[in-house]
Amino acid sequence: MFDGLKEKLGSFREDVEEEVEEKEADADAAADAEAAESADDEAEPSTPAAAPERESSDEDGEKPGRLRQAAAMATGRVIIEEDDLEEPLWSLEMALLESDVEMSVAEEILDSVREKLIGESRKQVDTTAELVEDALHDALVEVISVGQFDFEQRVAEAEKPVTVVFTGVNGVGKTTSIAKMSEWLGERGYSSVLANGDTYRAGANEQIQKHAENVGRKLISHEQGGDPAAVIYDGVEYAEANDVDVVLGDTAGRLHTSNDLMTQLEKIHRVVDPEMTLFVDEAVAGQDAVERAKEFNDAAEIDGTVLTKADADSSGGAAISIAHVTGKPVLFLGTGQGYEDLQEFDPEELVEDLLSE
Ligand SMILES: Nc1nc2c(ncn2[C@@H]2O[C@H](COP(=O)(O)OP(=O)(O)OP(=O)(O)O)[C@@H](O)[C@H]2O)c(=O)[nH]1
Ligand SMILES: [Mg+2]
Repeated sequence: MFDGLKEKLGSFREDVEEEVEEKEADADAAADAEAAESADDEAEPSTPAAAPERESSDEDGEKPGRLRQAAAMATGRVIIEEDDLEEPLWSLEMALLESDVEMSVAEEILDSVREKLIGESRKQVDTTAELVEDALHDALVEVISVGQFDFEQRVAEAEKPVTVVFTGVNGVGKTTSIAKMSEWLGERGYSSVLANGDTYRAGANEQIQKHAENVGRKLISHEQGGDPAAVIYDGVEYAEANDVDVVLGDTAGRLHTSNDLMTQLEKIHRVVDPEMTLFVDEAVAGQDAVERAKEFNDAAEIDGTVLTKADADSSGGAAISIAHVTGKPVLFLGTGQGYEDLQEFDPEELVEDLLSE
């Protein structure tokens, strides 16, 4: 999962390390030169070859970069400056964009890393790698955890039955995610019923019925062509009558531009007023998924995202960008085709994994 991105973030660490090593070598040389110069000063007052660095430092009392660096070295510290980061940051930006990280999100990460690293002085015991890792860690967590909330707690605290509606474009994994979610909830002690609001696609009832049987849950469905809001409403009535905690409402795949389908979604909101609407998309769709998340959120306000097929995604761009772009968190990752392959999304854990070697 997200291996390509992980590799690219590792390169940034190496790039900065290289720059800093070069700088340390320069600073050593400058310190040596200065030592040699002052030794020369004592012995032989004028040695033209050793003079240039010294001259400029005397002019305004401010030491130029290399000498300031040498002074920092003498106290066991290295200072990272804007120039040192220019190339590594450029490569990082390219790497993020290649990984399908949305432009504004990449910029935000870069600004934050730059701000955290520049002027950062480190004691010699710290490694540059640790410094870079901390800066990247904080920058990534900041953008990824926008709007994050505890899904289980929300379910626990909401009035029962809790209705959760799933929406998104065709074939991204809505129905599979619903079956996975009923398992996930079951493991945490919550009962659930499935309601098939996809009355649009032929074969949708049969498909979700199979999933319901596999996970041992009740399915509420109407005939194809029926009213999706009515199906989910029946799901809620069933849950009330049978003391079921959560109603998981499926919907037909749709584009935010397909008016009648968006109208259906609005009607579901009016009729059942779901506790949450989750936008489902596939991590492998990268920038497209980010764009769609934004469009769906604009058209029909979502509460969070389920990002499926993360097991097949090496770029990680959607996982990194969606929360920042929509202001709504990624709540779950689909990590395979099995019913157990649903992970609660944990920004901290994801970032640690991305930055681990
Ligand atoms: N590898 C992998 N495949 C997944 C994941 N989630 C769903 N799939 C697969 O994606 C395909 C489509 O899944 P569905 O659940 O039918 O998608 P949908 O959004 O309901 O599709 P429509 O109802 O046609 O709009 C199926 O083959 C699933 O097994 C996942 O996390 N990882
Ligand atoms: Mg479906």
